[in-house]
Amino acid sequence: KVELFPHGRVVGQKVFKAAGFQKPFQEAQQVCAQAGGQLPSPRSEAENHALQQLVQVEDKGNAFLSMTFSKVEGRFTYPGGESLVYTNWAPWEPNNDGGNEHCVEIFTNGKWNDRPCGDKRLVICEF
Ligand code: GN1
Ligand code: CA
Repeated sequence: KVELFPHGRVVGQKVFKAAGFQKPFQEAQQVCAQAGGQLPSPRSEAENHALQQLVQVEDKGNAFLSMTFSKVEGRFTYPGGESLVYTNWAPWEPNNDGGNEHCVEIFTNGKWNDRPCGDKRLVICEF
């Protein structure tokens, strides 16, 4: 587990690892897929807290989560299309500010904000 310090966290069966750089959402997805993982889908408070810690430790801004707004379904979904089983939205979020906030970032306080997918955010992958 030495390689998990300081950029990784283990929660149950999941490993989260920070890439250490920022990318727009689509490139961030590709980075994680290339590494055999995917963007993080926190499904519990414990998983969300581990991601929060990585965002704090990395000190490179907020990080993207995997989930995106499906216009067809009118809600946020995981990459597989399922509805969210856990959320930690900041107050008043998601607000789809400007009408194109179809991606999600996690703040250093662990709260979530919907955000344009073209913005660059810290890349963390889930394995
Ligand atoms: C930001 O910049 P502003 O206030 O219009 C953010 C939104 C948040 C909002 C929270 C592109 O919008 O996602 O919901 O703050 N949008 C951008 O107040 O930064
Ligand atoms: Ca927002």
